[in-house]
Amino acid sequence: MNTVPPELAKTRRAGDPAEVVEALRSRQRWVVTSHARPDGDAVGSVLAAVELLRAMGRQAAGFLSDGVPYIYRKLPGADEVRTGPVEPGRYDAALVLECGSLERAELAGLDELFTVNVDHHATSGEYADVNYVDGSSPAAGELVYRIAQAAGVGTTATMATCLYAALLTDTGSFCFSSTTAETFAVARELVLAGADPAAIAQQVYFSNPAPKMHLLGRALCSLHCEGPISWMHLTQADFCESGATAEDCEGLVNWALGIDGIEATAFFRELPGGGYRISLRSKGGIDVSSIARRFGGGGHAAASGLDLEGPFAAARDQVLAALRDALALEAKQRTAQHG
Ligand SMILES: [Mn+2]
Repeated sequence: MNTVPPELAKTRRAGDPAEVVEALRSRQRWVVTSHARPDGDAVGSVLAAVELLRAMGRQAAGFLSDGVPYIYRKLPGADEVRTGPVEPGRYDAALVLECGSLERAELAGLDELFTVNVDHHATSGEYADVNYVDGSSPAAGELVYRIAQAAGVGTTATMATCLYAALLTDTGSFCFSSTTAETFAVARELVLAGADPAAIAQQVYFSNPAPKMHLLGRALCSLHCEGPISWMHLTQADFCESGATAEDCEGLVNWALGIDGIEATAFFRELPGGGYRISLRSKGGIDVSSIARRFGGGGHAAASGLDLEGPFAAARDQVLAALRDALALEAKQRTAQHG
């Protein structure tokens, strides 16, 4: 296993749970939201935060602009989540989870509201009225847990289930380098509070829609390996012919990273309107968020994303060149360090 270089271990912190609790108490009617194309952390954090706010005597409604992906629809409260827009005058404030910017929620009607930003992405902007950012945390769900603790709200079984799903998925089933003893300590508390690890894993990992598996087959057929870099590519035809949707892409990128000798991978997905969405992953040697940022994207050192215009060959060549350069630089620095 690679050790994370010091420049990647550097994490950004802003604000704390107590400030968030004070902010949550200061307004009555809350929108709770997260980024478009939500992952397990986004969904689990939103659902748990809605319950937390209600336990604090506040009104709260969960909004996700793309709705709840299939594999998370059985999480408690998922059926209540709305897709927006946020009705003017009905809310006082928005709790925005896991969003590097307000725009990433892709939710109309947030601009007028008092905002609280809770995020564990080191690249997160401090765009809200109150910001709580901890780049060392493996999941936004962990930050929601800390906020609940700071508020003195006991973790119910439903809240624990949502937060465990967030933690499980964002740590790659406790596999990523963000996983620490503290992660297991929080997971333990959640299990003690009623989260059922086997039932949650069953729902999230063993209840995939069949089209997602057909899409995975197509993605694996496109797999290329070149030295320490791998990449895969899906076209709109792949989506049409497999009957899959964009949400079925979640997690596919990891198949191309999980190859012996591969240090970084890129997953290219053609968008319906043309252009490409690209997911970058690293085993920890290089910081792919710096590459994503160069092209207007963002994310974590080990998991980032960006959008590029087509044609495909041009998008692929730019991204692969950036990955090659980053890996070459990292190899050079490693050689210099070890004489
Ligand atoms: Mn997350």
